[in-house]
Amino acid sequence: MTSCTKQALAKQLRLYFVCGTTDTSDLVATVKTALRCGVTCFQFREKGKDALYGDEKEAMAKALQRVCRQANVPFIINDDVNLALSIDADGVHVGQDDVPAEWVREQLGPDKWLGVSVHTVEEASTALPFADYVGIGPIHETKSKLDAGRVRGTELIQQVRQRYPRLPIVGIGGILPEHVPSIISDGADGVAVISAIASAPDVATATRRFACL
Ligand code: 3NM
Repeated sequence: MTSCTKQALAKQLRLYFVCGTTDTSDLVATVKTALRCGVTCFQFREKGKDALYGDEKEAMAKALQRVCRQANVPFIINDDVNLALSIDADGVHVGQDDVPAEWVREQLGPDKWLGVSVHTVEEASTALPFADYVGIGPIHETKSKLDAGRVRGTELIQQVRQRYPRLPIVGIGGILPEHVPSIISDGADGVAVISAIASAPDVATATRRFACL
């Protein structure tokens, strides 16, 4: 990617909402509200024992893609490369236990976004030739990912930022609005959030609290 494109991507990661049907009672309504209130990127992350699969998952992905397109916000799919390709999503996000980033990049070609979750500087270095951005976490304790590993604050963000000054970085894990200023000042371009938006009693207010920071 050119440095200009990287800058644009970093900006688009400012408030990255990640969500699936098991995180909220009405996913499409939640995403519509979050988009209206300032979310800048959306990832469909369909996980857990009650997660949709097959045709139902694809139908949900298409509905979410439609509302993201209307809002002019990138629509990223977690892990499911085939689904992303078949509906022409804007990109894919993978973790360390998912398919390797190198393989995903081969499948996606050069133009779609690829995000990779990393937990060490070495994992960031390995992802770098293939990834457009990295997710670093868990910054704080999270109930949304059982195997998220130890809480690491912003230390790794600082280390990766020092090593790779222009790499788009997003922090994830237990992030609340009050955490955002220090996460950004420690080197992230944005924050990725599930529960603080998806489980909020008022999704609009919760999203705006992040968006105005
Ligand atoms: N990945 P919440 S933490 C999907 O550390 C995910 O890589 C993480 O959800 C990582 O905002 C996490 O509800 C869950 O804590 C984030």
